[in-house]
Amino acid sequence: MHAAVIAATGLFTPAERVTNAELVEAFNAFVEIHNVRHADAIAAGEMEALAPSSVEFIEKASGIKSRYVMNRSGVVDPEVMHPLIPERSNDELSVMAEIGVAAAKDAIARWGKDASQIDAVVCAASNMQRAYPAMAIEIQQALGIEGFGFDMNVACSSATFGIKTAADYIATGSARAVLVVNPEITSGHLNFCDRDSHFIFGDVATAVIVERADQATGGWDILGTRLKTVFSNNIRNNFGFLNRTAPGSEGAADKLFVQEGRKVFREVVPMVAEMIVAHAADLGIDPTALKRLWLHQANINMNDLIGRRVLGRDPTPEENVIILDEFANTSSAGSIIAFHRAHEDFTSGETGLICSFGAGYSAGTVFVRRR
Ligand code: CO8
Repeated sequence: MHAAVIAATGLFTPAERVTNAELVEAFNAFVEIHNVRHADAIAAGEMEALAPSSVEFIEKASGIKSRYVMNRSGVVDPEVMHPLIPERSNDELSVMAEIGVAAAKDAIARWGKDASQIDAVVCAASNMQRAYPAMAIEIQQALGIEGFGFDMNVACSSATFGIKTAADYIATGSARAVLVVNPEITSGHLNFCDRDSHFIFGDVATAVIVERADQATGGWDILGTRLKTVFSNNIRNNFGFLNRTAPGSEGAADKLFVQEGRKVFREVVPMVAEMIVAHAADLGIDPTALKRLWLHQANINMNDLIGRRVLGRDPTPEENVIILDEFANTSSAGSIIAFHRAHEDFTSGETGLICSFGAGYSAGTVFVRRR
């Protein structure tokens, strides 16, 4: 068995950004148009009037202040209310592969080795823009990597499930280095007309290179990885290839992201905190001595609570890194952005935790130590 390290990470950030104020302005204009357009049905009690959104609610309930998006003009246009991303021909690099490649190139440059030394590509994200061929294989080809690639989807936990998969390939000798890519175009499956969730997500791509320890210089020892899933309907997206076989269901709200946010909050916080503490104990790590938590970035109150339960005290901003104020929830990429942005101050022997959680429910823990 070979030990594995996180050798490098990379980040792609879209050029366009939307603040809460801009998003709320568009949403409230949409609500006004909707309520006027359907005034008769609303007056007759056949339809409910929509209520406006508010910046104050968003910041207090989630901690989110802005988000990056692949397309801004559609998202802030009350007559459109979704990103506008033109379809590309089969001869062009697809948009999801493009942002995955950009993040991967950043990681490869930081790694300082040639892409030919990578043996496998895992594209792990909460949605794929098509069924096949796999995004991972397109990314593999664009980077000139031999070996194999495949897609996997574990919603917001996709990155940690991808890192665990990569570490297992390293352990068994199936690969010397694995590229895990998380291209998250969440704006494509977010319902910008839904007051409860229109503010939650943002677009981004991250990449992680996992390598055999005995050939790596520097990086982070992976001390342990653990995955957990428990079925729940509280976060769901029913979009899929069978939709067309159920006529009339195509435009329904559940074909985009839907959730019971309160229930998710209540159920996921204890599940994740217990998982972290139990995994740390099994590895002989004192969780209260962890230098840093790089948690999934869904909601600041969730991260505060998990941080408190794991560290046994109110975590400082350095101990519990928050990037969701700038990026919003970027699904699987969130904990990797946090790690990518805030690790330079670690010295050899210091330990931290990458942890993601989300739909499924699913959760993954990856304890790492600076080499
Ligand atoms: N503006 C003003 N008021 C609002 C708004 C709004 N936009 N939305 C709701 N309200 C009102 C409600 O009507 C309610 O009013 P009242 O009390 O009078 O009934 C009040 O505000 C409180 O509403 P909520 O109970 O819904 O608000 P919460 O405090 O629970 O906050 C959150 C809502 C922020 C959603 C919170 O519950 C939360 O963050 N929960 C955790 C969610 C989470 O972590 N989900 C993980 C999802 S990630 C994942 O795994 C999905 C992967 C797939 C990616 C999908 C990409 C699209």
